[in-house]
Amino acid sequence: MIIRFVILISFVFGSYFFTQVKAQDENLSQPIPGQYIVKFKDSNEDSSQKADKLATVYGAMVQNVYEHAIMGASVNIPPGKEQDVANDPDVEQLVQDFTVYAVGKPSDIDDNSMIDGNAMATGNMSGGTVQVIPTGINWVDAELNTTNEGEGVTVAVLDTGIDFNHPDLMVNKLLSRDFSGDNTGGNDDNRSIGGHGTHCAGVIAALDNTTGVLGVGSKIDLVSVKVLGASGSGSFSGIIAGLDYVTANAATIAVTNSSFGARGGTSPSQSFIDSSNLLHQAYQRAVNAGVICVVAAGNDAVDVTSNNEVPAMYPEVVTVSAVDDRNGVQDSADVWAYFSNFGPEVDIIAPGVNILSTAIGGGTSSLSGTSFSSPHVAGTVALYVAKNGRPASGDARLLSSLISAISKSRSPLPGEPSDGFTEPSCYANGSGLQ
Ligand SMILES: [Ca+2]
Ligand SMILES: [Ca+2]
Ligand SMILES: [Ca+2]
Repeated sequence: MIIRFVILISFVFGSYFFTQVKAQDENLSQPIPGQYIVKFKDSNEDSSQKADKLATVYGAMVQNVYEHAIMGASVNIPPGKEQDVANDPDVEQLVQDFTVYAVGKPSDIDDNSMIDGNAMATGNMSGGTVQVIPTGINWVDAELNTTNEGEGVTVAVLDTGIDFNHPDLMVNKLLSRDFSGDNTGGNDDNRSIGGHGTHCAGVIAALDNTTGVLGVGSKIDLVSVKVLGASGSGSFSGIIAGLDYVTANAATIAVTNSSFGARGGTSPSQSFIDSSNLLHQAYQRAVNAGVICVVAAGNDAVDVTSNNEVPAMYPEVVTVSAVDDRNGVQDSADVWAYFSNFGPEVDIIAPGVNILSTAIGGGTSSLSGTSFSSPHVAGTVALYVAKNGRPASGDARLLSSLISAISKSRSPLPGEPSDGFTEPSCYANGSGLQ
């Protein structure tokens, strides 16, 4: 309840800041007033004891406590007490929290539909007895790989939740959690985008049956780690809470999908850099624990590194850009998706335009964005793990054999920004995945 309040406030203030900085850049991540991430100094005391002290001594409202991704907590601090908290002997660092958005937030979708109408939902198609193979699944040839459906591999979807009752999805509810403050237990409540997390989940693991769609691996174990609220927005502190949970459960969770982002811009504030550094540390802890973190590059058509797009710019994560395919075949008609971010930190590309997948409340819808490229790769990574076992580290810089097993090399696409590195295409039917 407390966190829901904070997110609502951040949304309101976000709109305020939005108007203030609109002329400069309307898509930059914004500070969340009063909300901070605390990193504690190393000691024998656990983070929850230290967080309790901050509440008692300074009146801070503690939201999430971190024991794995970083040692710390997210707190709301009464005005005027910030310096006192920063000077507390337990506190190593106090940083401003910032907003994060689902990569496919409503404003992006409006942009897309204005330009080519590719974000229009196709409406529910449930009730039929025919299963559709979406063009993205066809493009990566997941439908041809009938020997490996990702059985025994757990993928955590860090998003708006997953519709627990969708007939074309099987969600591991026991392991699912909600860190967004919506108190859904991980169930999806994002009706503004038609179930952003549910859509990602369907690309990864929609069931192989006689209805709806087919996912990359129909036997992948789906876990919802809800870090975005009903509106599709969240915070760095909420993402760190999700990663804290993933890191604590790294023995089970092999892969994560992060279809969200925050952009600091070409000259970010020091407080954004400080906050990004803590988020970066949380991803580093997760990959060091053996979790492969797949993330969307983002939809601003910019270089992820020079524009400080996080988490896409972190070298340890597998970053995915979008190809615009319309017919489900890798052919000369494929072009670079005009909205996709790019850059040398991008590792692989996958379809991200008119992606048919599971919708909240049942049925399917069609959405566009790098949000939906990323889960094609997360699902294909799960196929790799099912076949080859887990690598000791999830660090993308150490995963060259994994990346080559899940991809095909390609030529530059029409419209592709030149960044010196032509990332391979995701491919789910290679010999290393059979
Ligand atoms: Ca195919
Ligand atoms: Ca199905
Ligand atoms: Ca094509």
